[in-house]
Amino acid sequence: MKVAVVGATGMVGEVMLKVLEERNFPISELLLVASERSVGKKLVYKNEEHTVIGLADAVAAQPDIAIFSAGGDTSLEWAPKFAEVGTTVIDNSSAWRMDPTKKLVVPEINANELTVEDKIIANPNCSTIQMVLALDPLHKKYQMKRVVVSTYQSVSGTGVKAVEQMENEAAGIEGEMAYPYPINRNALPHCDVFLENGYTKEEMKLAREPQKILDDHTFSVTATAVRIPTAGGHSESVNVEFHNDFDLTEVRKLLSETPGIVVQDNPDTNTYPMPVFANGKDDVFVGRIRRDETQPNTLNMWIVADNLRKGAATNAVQIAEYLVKNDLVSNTSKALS
Ligand code: A2P
Ligand code: 11C
Repeated sequence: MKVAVVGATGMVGEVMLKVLEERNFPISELLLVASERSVGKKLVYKNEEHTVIGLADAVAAQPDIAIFSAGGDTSLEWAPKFAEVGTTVIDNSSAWRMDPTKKLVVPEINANELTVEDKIIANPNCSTIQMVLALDPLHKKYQMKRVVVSTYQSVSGTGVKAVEQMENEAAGIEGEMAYPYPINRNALPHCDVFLENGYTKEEMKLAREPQKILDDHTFSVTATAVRIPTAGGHSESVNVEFHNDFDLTEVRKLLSETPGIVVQDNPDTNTYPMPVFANGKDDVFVGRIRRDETQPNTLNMWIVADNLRKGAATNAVQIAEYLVKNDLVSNTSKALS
């Protein structure tokens, strides 16, 4: 595969290269793409130096697959240009997610919807991916009615500037602010921009993306998204009301048997998911599984994952692997060995 990584110099781009290398994705030619500011810069992939190129040169090279993590505006402008030359784009931004003509994919759940006609495929929001992966097997069995989620999101979800703000504040150094307030020793109920309905854009991603991924609009989700001073890994407190009653042992079994999920749940040994543990891993960790004693058929759980891996890079690479394995990339038809 001729693969372009668009946004290769960014936070997600860096993890993307790591994940492609770790999973030994079949790459015959790698194009590393960033803004004009970075053209000419050298990046290393599999011990080999690659020179960063611009978007126009990358389109002209007609890659088989382009994985975008360069923000919504870049995706809106450039993804169609790649699609026009036959490239399949996997996009990490929010630009195409709710477009009814584009698929929104968590491979373990709905990769089977993909066809060779899908030239722009959307990767869901990081906090959505980890939540729906845990909800999917439970929804299939007990049918969800309503989800109430509160997130505890790491600064890496905002980008390099936010990580620097947190580190500067911790070291007592004055520097540029990515947030309107200090983040160190703080919690900001503010992820992404505020919308007219009083929710943030991040909260509305959590409220709207799950129905599209699970292809079911009969349940509702309400969210509060909070930024906390952790370096990597988003955490979520999730309360789910089902139409049907459940058995807690069966819930644990269903989750344990779901590919991509690891159950960490033992109060006797203080075993529960935490960002310091999930950081750097590809799985979604679920724990604190318990019945909500205030309401019938309702479950509480705690879900943690590395937002840059399963929440972004790993999910995108898994989509690319599915496309290759199922011969859904039209520029070539090589299969994963
Ligand atoms: P660059 O490093 O040249 O600015 P992050 O989310 O960590 O800030 O990273 C964003 C990524 O998207 C970077 O690789 C950045 O490249 C890239 N990027 C930002 N704007 C553009 C653009 N207009 N065209 C191409 N790449 C862009
Ligand atoms: C955050 N979820 O942690 C965001 C980052 O829509 O893909 C990714 C934004 C997006 O703030």
